[in-house]
Amino acid sequence: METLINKLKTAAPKAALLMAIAAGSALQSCSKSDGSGNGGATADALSSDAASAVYVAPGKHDELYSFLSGGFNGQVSVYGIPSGRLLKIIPVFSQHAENGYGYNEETKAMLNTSHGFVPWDDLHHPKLSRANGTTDGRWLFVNGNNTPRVARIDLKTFETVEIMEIPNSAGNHCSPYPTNNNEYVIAGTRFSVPLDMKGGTSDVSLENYEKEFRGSISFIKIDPKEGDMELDFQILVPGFDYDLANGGKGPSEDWVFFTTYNSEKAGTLKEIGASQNDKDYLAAINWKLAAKYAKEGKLHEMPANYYHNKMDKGTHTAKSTVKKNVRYLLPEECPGMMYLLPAPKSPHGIDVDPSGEFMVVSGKLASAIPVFSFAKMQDAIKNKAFDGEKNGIPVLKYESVLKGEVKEPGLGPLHTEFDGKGNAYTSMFVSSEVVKWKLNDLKVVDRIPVYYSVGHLMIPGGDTKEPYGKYLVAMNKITKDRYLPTGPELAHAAQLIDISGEKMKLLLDFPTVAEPHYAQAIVANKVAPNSVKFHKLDENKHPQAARKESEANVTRKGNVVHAKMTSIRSHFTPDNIEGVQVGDTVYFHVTNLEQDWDVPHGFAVMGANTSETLIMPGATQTLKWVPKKAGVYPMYCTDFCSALHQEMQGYIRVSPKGSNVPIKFSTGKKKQNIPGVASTK
Ligand code: K7E
Ligand code: CUA
Repeated sequence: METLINKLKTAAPKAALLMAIAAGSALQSCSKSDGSGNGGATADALSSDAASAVYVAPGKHDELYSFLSGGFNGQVSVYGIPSGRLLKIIPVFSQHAENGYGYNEETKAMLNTSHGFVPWDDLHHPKLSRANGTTDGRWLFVNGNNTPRVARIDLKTFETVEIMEIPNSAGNHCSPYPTNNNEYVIAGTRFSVPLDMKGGTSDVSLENYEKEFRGSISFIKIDPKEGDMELDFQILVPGFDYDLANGGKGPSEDWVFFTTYNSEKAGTLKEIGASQNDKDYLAAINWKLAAKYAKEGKLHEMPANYYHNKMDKGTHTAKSTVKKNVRYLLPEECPGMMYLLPAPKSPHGIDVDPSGEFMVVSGKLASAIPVFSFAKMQDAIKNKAFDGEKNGIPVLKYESVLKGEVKEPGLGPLHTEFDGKGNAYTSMFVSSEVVKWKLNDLKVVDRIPVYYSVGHLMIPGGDTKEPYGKYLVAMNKITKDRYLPTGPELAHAAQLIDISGEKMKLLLDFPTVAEPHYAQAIVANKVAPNSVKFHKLDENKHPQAARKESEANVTRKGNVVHAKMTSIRSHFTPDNIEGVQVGDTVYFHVTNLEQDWDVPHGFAVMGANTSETLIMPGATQTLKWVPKKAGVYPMYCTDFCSALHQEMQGYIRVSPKGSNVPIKFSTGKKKQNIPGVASTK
């Protein structure tokens, strides 16, 4: 940080520097306020106007859904806008005891990777699926940064239904970018890695970084009807670091753009090593041409090993498939597919305006925001206005592609979004503000402080052809004194800003779950009407489903016991089970017989080395239990489902290994024995 700030001090114009200092001291003084939460600036900003702008009366619905990344909690959280009410947490890469995701037998496989079971990831970028360059409300794609993965959430159920591991990648950060009609979801690696085309161990000396490391950009094909993902091919790119991606629209819709840093190819102390060159690059890739080259046989193939996990619709059970090879293109063999545009030092965000003409590159270390012109880029390509090449990829002349620079925007620009009315909004991490500027003359027209250190900002549809330019959500890294203190750790914060007028207006602070990076939002009526209320029992194809109480049973095969159970307000069938022995593996397959909205039942057993599971109406879920001691064990419903919820409980008797207690199960008076089952042992 020290070196960064020193650099900024020398690079930043005086005005901006003063602003940063002012913002810094404001932060200081605010954090020393009385802690009552009534601190001066806030109270003034939150006029009664603001209160009524975010007031959603009890029983009324929000105007928009917003999907905030959870960052290092590996989840997505869904908030209503403008109220800031938390509607749901969707587990994606992390186990979630609240509903058994990643714990129960049906969802465990979602977290399989070539590194084994990985129950966590760092989730940065949600991106909604698209039709004609605007959000269509069908799916939400998100990236896993650490163990490279892309996941798909189905917005009918708000559940994670698919996770694709990305080979030849390390730090899947510039991801996932959906093209304008979901043809592809594109994902780029942050780290470059040594690639062994023959599928060896890639055990390479770190001293060979410059020679042997490469980046990759993955093209995941999306099934237009079902949304299923398939890794079609990769492009192997120079060994830089790749940071963020965004795609064109309109005239530029065949293109996708990536910011890069470390064009120096430093393998260590990148803080310094990757900041030597005055300019890094914006990589421009014609994805349509890439797809054409791929079809025309320019592809090579190399061995790989990666997992593809998919939830089966009929059984609600995830299955993993292991893929053993990957196809790739080399840019040096595909003329016209890839160009490099010089961009000031270690750029972060790349954002394309709704018209598709302007590419805005937010360079966190740069004192101005360069805006590139797509039309100029096309001319430069036509006129071969090149400044040499890198790894066979032409580098375009900076001046030949530049529309202009936004001067003195503030300090530490990170990300930009658009309101569809000719304005751009850029987050300033260091000077803690959102800056509004005009796309036509690149003049700053307004700025508003945010509390504090904003990362991404988001305008609903602000990365598409059709922004919904009424609100902006700033997602801040630091909260300090904005809420009641909660010990050393504070909730991160989002701030809702009204951008409908000329001046931005702060409307609301709301705390977020873990650290949000990016977010997406969509008008509620594009999603809400499709929301599934319950699963139809007669469409439940789970092999262990009991669709009615008479189908419930307990059977033994060797030392595996399957308990096929049902739950309905307010009992389990069966609720008395005997004949289980120490050393058995017991699978409780619980089918929720309810056919009504919002009536899940939970299921938990004392001592199980997993979480409870929460079964949605009409679904079946399985809890695995290996009892270690003889005794009588309680089981119960974890979700307060009715006035008699507390009565929704039962017992399982566990006898010593080899005991002659037969398998027996019942509910109420009706006892059912399965004589002779013990003999199938
Ligand atoms: Cu800027 Cu990972 Cu999109 Cu965070 S990244 S802020
Ligand atoms: Cu079912 Cu509580």
